[in-house]
Amino acid sequence: MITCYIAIGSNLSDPVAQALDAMDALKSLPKSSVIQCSSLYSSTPMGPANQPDYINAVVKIQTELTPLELLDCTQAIELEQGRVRKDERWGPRTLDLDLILYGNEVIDSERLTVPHYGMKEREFVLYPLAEITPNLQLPDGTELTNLLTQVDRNGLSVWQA
Ligand code: A4P
Ligand code: MG
Repeated sequence: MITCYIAIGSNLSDPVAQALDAMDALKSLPKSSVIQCSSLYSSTPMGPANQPDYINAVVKIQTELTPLELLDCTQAIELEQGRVRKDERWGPRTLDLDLILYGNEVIDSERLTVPHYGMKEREFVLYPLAEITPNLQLPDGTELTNLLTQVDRNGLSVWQA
């Protein structure tokens, strides 16, 4: 069993429902179990400013799926929840599932870069991750607590109804 972290992001079509549905879908992954879900967070858009705020969260799972099998599954969930891939970089989306960490593995293949290339700079990944696993160490030895001292919250807050 490998411990993995998946980041959820949504800013279209009822993002709170999208994120909760994604958590439910992750609970149904084959050969896997969800260990913990972070709170939902409201975050300021990274990228084009003329888009709605995001809901972000991080889910910790244990899995026997290979990295690419897991990616196939998370991409299927994105499509089931109405994701339409567009060319605009960092544009709005109904659901984005990024594989942040896959155990201690470093993967650099055509379809997959793990750890996720943006995780070290993204407050909407680091803070939810720290809520679940505060003393996490990245494969390169970086301490999550150190990253948090370098990344501004940028308006990130726990979402409340
Ligand atoms: N891919 C490679 N590595 C991975 C990985 N670790 N996890 C490949 C998932 N996919 C990975 O992804 C494009 C390709 O990346 C996939 O086919 C896969 O093979 P995508 O989901 O189609 O494209 P994308 O998500 O639009 O691109 P990208 O660069 O992943 O977008 P980002 O960087 O995730 O940015 N602001 C806030 N506040 N919160 C957000 O969540 N998200 C984005 C999206 C922009 N601004 C945001 C947020
Ligand atoms: Mg993505």
